[in-house]
Amino acid sequence: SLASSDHLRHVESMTQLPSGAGQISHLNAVILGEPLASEENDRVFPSHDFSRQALVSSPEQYWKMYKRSVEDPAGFWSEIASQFYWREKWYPEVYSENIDVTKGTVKFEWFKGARTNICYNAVDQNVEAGNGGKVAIYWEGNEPGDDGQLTYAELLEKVCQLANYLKHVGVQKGDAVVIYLPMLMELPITMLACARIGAVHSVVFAGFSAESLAQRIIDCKPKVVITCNAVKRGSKAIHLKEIVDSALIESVKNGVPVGLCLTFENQSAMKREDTKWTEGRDVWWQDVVPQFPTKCAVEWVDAEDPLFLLYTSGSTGKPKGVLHTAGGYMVYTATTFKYAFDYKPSDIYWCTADCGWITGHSYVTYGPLLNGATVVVFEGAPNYPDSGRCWDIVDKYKVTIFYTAPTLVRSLMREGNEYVTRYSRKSLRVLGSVGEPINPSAWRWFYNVVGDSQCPISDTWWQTETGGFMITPLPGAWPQKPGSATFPFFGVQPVIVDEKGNEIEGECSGYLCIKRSWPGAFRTLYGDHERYETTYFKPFAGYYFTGDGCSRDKDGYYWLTGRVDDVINVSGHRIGTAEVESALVSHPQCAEAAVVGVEHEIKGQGIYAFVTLVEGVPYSEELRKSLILIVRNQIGAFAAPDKIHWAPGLPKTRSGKIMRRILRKIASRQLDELGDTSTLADPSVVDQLIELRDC
Ligand code: 6R9
Repeated sequence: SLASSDHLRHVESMTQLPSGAGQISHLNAVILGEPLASEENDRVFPSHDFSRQALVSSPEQYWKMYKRSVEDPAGFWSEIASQFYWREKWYPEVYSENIDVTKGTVKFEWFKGARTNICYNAVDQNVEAGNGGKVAIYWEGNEPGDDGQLTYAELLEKVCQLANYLKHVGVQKGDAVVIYLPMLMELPITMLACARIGAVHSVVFAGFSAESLAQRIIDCKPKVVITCNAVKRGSKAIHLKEIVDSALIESVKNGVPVGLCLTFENQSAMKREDTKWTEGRDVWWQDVVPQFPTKCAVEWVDAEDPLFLLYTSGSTGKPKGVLHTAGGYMVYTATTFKYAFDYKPSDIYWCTADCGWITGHSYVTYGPLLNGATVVVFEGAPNYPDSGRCWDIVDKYKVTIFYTAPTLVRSLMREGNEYVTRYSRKSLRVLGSVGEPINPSAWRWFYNVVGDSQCPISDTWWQTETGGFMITPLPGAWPQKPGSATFPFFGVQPVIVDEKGNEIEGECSGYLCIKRSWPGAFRTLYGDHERYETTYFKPFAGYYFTGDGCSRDKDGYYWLTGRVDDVINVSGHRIGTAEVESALVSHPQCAEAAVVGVEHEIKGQGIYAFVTLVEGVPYSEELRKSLILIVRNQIGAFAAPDKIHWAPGLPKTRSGKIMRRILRKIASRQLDELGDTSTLADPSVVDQLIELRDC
């Protein structure tokens, strides 16, 4: 079946391409914002110089490694795993799996029987290799000029002190620890300290409400909650400790009393005198942790022991506790980081994600540190004090790899180029994108303006559930297509299936599934293995169902089209909301767009588009028509929006995802069913949208 695999065939034909040939970068010639005649076929090649120095420098090399990885996963991954420290080796098999729910319980195991520790591999190993003096973390505070750094040796000491403290207060292997911290160095330190003693961390993004935090505390019953008193984001101070206080009251009410709240005093945001305090429960980090020894023995854990829980939202209201285990996750995050960003020891790496999300787990903390990388951790907001902050930071630390989300790219794009071009950005060599499909016009701006047409973009498709990158460019190997995540990572076998679960070959679109397990896969939903099977393995028996729609073009490139719940069926045509959005935002006067389906008498569903215009552009009838025209021209008349709804702002979660649920309700005029809008970054945009509905 492998030989007939579509992907393999495509890759084979791609190897005929001249690798890194002659910079066909059509893009360089394009004036920014002007749509290309045919974006689909536009390829952007890495430069010869880039490819020459890359870890994977040609389609042929990718192909060889990929083929090996899927034909002999045990051999491929055990070779890679051997580069890590294992107290004991796996036995008897490298992996075992049952992905087919009709054949029994779904179960993935990698390196079972092996004993290791991810903290030991990420920190101690670097010190022991003689890199103790290398900077592990550059920390950049909210206020420019407020900064700090930790070498690997210093990081090890800090981690050990906290690990010793946690043991002292009774945290043992397998116990849960809830972490509610902003992007201070203490956040990765805390994650690593938990991992060191085999405790299971559950990081809750410090933008979640008390209620959401309480829900997560109640679910995993931690011995300790770790937080800080306050944080400043931009000019706003947020009193995190008060949120924790309410969450802890709520959890007591639900029969989950937490005896200890370790609180870091974040002096730049709030003094301890001003912090509300519960004697007997609350302890200042600075009063206790520094008194503990700077050496702490490692707890060796089984590769299949739990490493962390991370809650993510599903189609129902109850968040799912995605559970990752130690060994496979370690090998997978480290390896994906290395190849997708073409990591070299001299790199300075900055990922703008918060450790409260999977991207921060895998690609702020674990993946980079496992590679001995120097990581920038940024506490603040990317537009504070102004929209040039990111590039200021890039220049300050000479960042070489910059990894962010399309929503940030688009919002900075809207502010104009001057904020970018004011800074040198000469250090940059690889850019990255994650979280949603990146529309070609944002891609082009990122590539041309931010990267000065020099830096390949790794558009990494993956999920909380997958642990690490699944479909991603390897920047030196492949010509890129703006908006495509390109090809699968080693060991990953994507398939596109139809509604009945039949694999479709060639140029097609459908549901994206994954055949076979991979080391970084989640192993269960905490306390609910049944929901794990129902959500992910029952929809298409024999596969892991990603929940995403996807198409594959004639060259075998994968194009993620968004969650399938966001697919609209118009007169029998399936249209990805992302496709329509991408068309809309390619309009020079459109900054952002969100498309939802609404009931339509004749077509089944109609297309309803919320559109944010470029700053200063007024909404007009003429503009409305030209927006519709651009969609007709790029996709087809059937995809033309039925309604353009002018949106000065879009309802987004604090992680930047557009809340389509709310948009669907506004679009269908079900205003009394808007639901909970409190998790929005800015709930006031909803009222604005309602006001403008008939505009
Ligand atoms: C890593 C992360 C997962 C969902 C996923 C998909 C979307 C993420 C993407 C992308 C297109 C990319 N997504 N990366 N879509 N291109 N490069 O974001 O995890 O928060 O669990 O979200 O995000 O829809 O299914 P998570």
